[in-house]
Parts: sequence; structure tokens; C-alpha cells
Amino acid sequence: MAKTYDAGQLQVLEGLEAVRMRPGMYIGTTSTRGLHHLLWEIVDNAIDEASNGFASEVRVTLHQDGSASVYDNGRGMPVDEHPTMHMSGVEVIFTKLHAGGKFNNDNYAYSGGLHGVGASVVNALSKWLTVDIFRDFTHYKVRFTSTVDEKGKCLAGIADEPLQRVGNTRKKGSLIRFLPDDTIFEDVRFNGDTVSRRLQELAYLNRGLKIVFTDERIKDAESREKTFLYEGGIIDYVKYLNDGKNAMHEEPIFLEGQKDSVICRVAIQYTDGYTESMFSYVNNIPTGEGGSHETGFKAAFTKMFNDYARRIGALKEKDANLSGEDFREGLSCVLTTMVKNPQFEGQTKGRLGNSEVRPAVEGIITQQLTDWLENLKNQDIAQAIVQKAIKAAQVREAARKTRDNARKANQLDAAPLVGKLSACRGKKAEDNELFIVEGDSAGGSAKQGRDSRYQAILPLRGKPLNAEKKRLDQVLSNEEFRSLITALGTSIDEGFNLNNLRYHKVIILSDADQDGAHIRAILLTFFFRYMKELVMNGHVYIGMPPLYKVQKGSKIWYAYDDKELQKCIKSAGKGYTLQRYKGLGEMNPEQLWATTMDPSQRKLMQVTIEDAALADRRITILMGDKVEPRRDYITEHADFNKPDNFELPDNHQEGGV
Ligand code: 1YM
Repeated sequence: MAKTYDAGQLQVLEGLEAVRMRPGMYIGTTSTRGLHHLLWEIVDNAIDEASNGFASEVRVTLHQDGSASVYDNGRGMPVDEHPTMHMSGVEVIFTKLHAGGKFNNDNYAYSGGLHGVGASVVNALSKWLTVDIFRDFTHYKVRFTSTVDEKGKCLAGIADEPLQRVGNTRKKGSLIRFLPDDTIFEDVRFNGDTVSRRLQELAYLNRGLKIVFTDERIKDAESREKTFLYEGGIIDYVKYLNDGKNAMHEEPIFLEGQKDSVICRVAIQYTDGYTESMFSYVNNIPTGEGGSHETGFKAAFTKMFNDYARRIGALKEKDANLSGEDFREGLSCVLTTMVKNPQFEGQTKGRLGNSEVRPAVEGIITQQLTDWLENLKNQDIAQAIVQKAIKAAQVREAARKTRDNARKANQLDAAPLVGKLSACRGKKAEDNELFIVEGDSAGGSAKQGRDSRYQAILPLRGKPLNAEKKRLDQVLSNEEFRSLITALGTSIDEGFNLNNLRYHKVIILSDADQDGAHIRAILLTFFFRYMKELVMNGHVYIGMPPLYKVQKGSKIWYAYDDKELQKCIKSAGKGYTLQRYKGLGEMNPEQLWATTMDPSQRKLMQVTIEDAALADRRITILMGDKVEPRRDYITEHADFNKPDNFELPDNHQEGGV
């Protein structure tokens, strides 16, 4: 019999079951990242209520039963009956796809973007979800469950019963609690650090908003609860980023304005360092790849300061304009923009595409900076910025000469066999791997042990210099970095071009001791400061040599940490010998291949940067001039051999430092 579908059945097909069939389509992935998306969706709604001026406080709690809850003290979600759906507004929001977002587009013009998948998606992917609404002195409640019935039919996010009045209350707001479904997600445990970090970031981006984070899974009462509240907003954020750096001026420059529907805020604080740290956001979402808002800001900033430099006679008529990079040397900056219907583009959806935003931001910054530059009390710092840029331009010119000379001498971008590099034979960059190996002796083993079809070896002699404390010209004249840059083929800084990358896996191989950790940190700092795209695009890895060898007769086990060692010892039984590897150099070529280089056996940790701002701060603390913050940090995170204590945040095996 032919099957016919009536309207009712079609409705079912478009219901929340569709979300459970293809969760990836709605939240991108069912990995830990997707799990956290559920939470961000609800948090976003709470923050919207606050940025619309109705709530002053958001509370996020991770409960012991694995559920998460979010509360805001705003108006409370709509409880009145929906005109056509014959259920309360809140039930519509949680059970109808797409309706889940916001009915009224004007009120919620700035929300969503990356997450905005709707609260109904969270419901669909939860075992249960409860909503408590405190509104008009009444406490309302509704509970939804997802089950599979006897016939195997999936029931997604169905209300147990319609919205109920529970009683009277003087409270205000909405409380949502949900348990992610463990049949959907690979791992249903929320990461307390991830949640804490994002909430802190949101608190910085929403000045005056109090965000309380409680992780009830933590036993220690003192570290269970954290409150984030920043009256200065992004002004406090740049100060925090500059902890450990020497700021050139106490109070950050703060510019704020609106043009058409674009709202833009920026906080700027110069340091005496040489690197530029710019963090931009659109509708509270980080835009690590920049976009039209950044372009608009940079254009206005460079133009205004060049005009100013001429006005005060620091640049003469015959002088060329200073470049944007020159003006941004040593600058730490947070730029946040609110945009209607943002379009996110790029590899990681981290670049704003909307072309109308560039002129809007450019206009706002031009106007605000005009006022700032005219203000008498800003003259000292404005002049210091110009002087710093002039110096930067001189140094840049010197660096360009060094680079050009090096290039002429075929040192930077030609000849694959330059220096100590042992190149591989294969020509396909996608397949090729570059091992950066600590020490000549390990380098020798690696050369003999490798598969030379696609594995290249670059041994490092001693420690390369700490790029954090050096200018571009010094970095370029360092031999270790020069051979590395040459080997990679990408050039660096402004000249960096990812298309020229010769090895799609760049693997740092250093000893599992303090020196090894230091070398690793130095290399990561170099990549982060001068080849950020390399890290952003997931090309950088950390090789993990084993720490122990357990041998019994001809049988050998390798253990990469203490836990594994216990397992190996168990497998071996009595009468085994144990060797602790102190360095890569202790392994012969065959062992090095088998344990660390063979793609089918080895452990690699991909270095990615989800939180570039935090990575920046940690690099400053660990590699910068100030001793005290570093000592504090190291005292707190002292075990260098634990992967999660690598110097960049969030290193882990798949996709997210
Ligand atoms: C813990 C999460 O979702 N708070 C929240 C959501 C809404 C409202 C208030 C709200 C909005 C409006 C009117 C309005 C939402 N409303 C909608 C919808 N916190 C949380 N607090 N009354 C209440 O926009 O006019 C979606 S969310 F759809 F009704 F607009």
C-alpha cells in the first residue's frame, strides 16, 4: 500500500525528532564542543535579556547529576497563550523548531549569529529540560522529556503537562535546567574551565553584568563559586590582558559610538612591547579571523594617527605615511561590535563578512578619535604613540633589509636543503611532516628512523631565542629561526603566506623535562606571535615521546604517562625491567620511529587556539619580562609533564587547545 502523508505527519517530521536525527546540522558537532553549544544557547538568551536592560544578573550552575542550569533575573519568559498554537509562549519556544529563536526580530536584532540555533534544539538534545518562570509574582513551571517508546519511536522534548502555576513568588526571571542526552553526545561532561573562561569573557564584554558561576561538582567550597562583574567592561579586559606587560599609560583609550544599526566599542592600551594583540568580537562572539569591523577600525586608526603625526610635525611633508602595523606595535586592544544579521565566514567561521560594517566602524572610530586627539589631556600619550610608531617604522625597515638580504642569499625561501634540515622526498605538502627535534643526537636518531618519503627533520641546537622579548629584526637574524622559517616556506609576520607551507604537520619533538618544556614554549611563542595562522589552522603538533619502557624477554611495552605505566606493569607480570627515558637521545632510531614517529603508533597533540586572548595572556606571563606573575603561574601549574600544563591553554588530542 502506498504511503500518504497528511499535514499532521509532515509536522511531526519537522519536529524536534529531526534535530535528534541530525544533531550535527544544528549544533555542528556532537563532540564536547557541541555539548557546550547547548549551554551557550541558553546563556545567550539570558545575556540578551540583560543587554536589553531587563536583567542585571546571570547565574550558571553545573550540577552533580550532570545537568546545567542558567538563571537570569529578567522579565521571565512569556507565559501567555500563543495566538495560534494553543499553548504558552514558553512551550512554543522550547518545542517548535525555528520558533525557538526570537519572535520579534527587532527586539533581538543583535543576538544569535553562531549559536542562535534556538532553545528548542537544546530541548531536543536533552534527556529532560525544566523551565521555571518567575513573572507577575507567580512561579510557573514546565518540564520536557525525550524518550524512546516501546515501538522504538522517538519522542523528543515533549512537555509532561502544560505550563503549571506553582505558587506565588517575589522572584523575577527565568531558570532553565537541562540534562544533555548521553545517547547523542560522545561525552556529556561539561568542562568547568571552558565554562568559567567563557563566562568571564562574557562578563568583560557586558559591563556591569554580574555572572555567577557555580560548579557543584567541585568538593572544595572555596573554588566552587566564582563571580564575574566588571564595571569597566572591555576597559578592564585590556588591563587584564596586559597583566605582566609594562603599560605606557594607566587608563586605556576607550572609544564608543553607533552608526546606523552598528554599535562599536574599543579599548586600547599600549605596552612597551613589540607585539600587537587585538581581540575582536561581533555580538559577543570572538572573531579570531578578523573581518570588516577590524578593517574599518584599523583604517580609521591609521589615518587619524598619520594625520595627527603631520599636524604636530612629527612627520614632515617629504616623509611617507607610517603603516598600520607601526601604529599597532605594542598595542593591546579589544574591539566589540554589535551587528544585525552578522555573516560569519572563513575556515573557523571567525571572520565577519558584512561589508556595510566597515564604513560604519570606520566612521565611528574617526569621529571618536578626532575628539580624543583634540583633548589636551591626551597629548602626552598621543605623542608617545607617534614616537613609538616612528621607531617601529625604522626597525621594520631594518628588518625588511635583513629579510631581503637573506632572501637574495637564498636563505629564507628557496633551497629546501638549506642548513641542517633533512628534507623529505615527497612533494605534496598535505602529506608532509616536519619534525623539529631538540638536540643533534635525537636529530640523528630521527633522521635514521624516519620515513624519508614524507618526514623531514630539523634538529635544533640548544635553545632558540625567546621571541616574546625580541623585535622582528632580531628574530630574523637568529639562525635557528631562520632555518625553521626557510624549512616551512611561509615567511613570517606581514610576509606570512600559508599557501606556501611545505609541511601540513609541524611537529615539535622535545624531551619530557624542564628544558624540553622550555624549548616547546619558546617554539609555540614564536609560532603564536609570528605565524599565528599556522596555529589557527591546526598545523602545529606536539610529539609525545614515551616516558617509560617496560621489557620482559623480547616483549616491550611503552608508557606515555604514569597511569599507562601501571597498566604495562600489570600486563608484564613479574620479572620485568623498567627504563625511564630521560631524553629523546636515549632512544635508538628504531625505537624513536616505533614510539614517536610512526603515524600508526605515535601520540600527537594538536595545538589549537580556541581562546586566543587567554593564550596571549599566558604567553605574556610565561615568556615576558615580569618575574612575579611568572613565578605565581608556575607555582600554581608546576608539573611540566602533564599535557594540560603545556604553556598554551587547552592542548588536547583533537581540535582544541
Ligand atoms: C535562562 C535563559 O531565556 N530569558 C528570557 C527569555 C525571553 C524573555 C525574557 C522575554 C522576551 C520578551 C518578552 C520579548 C525570551 N523571549 C522569547 C520570545 N533566560 C532566558 N527572558 N518577554 C520575555 O522579546 O518580547 C524568546 S526568549 F520568543 F518570546 F521572544
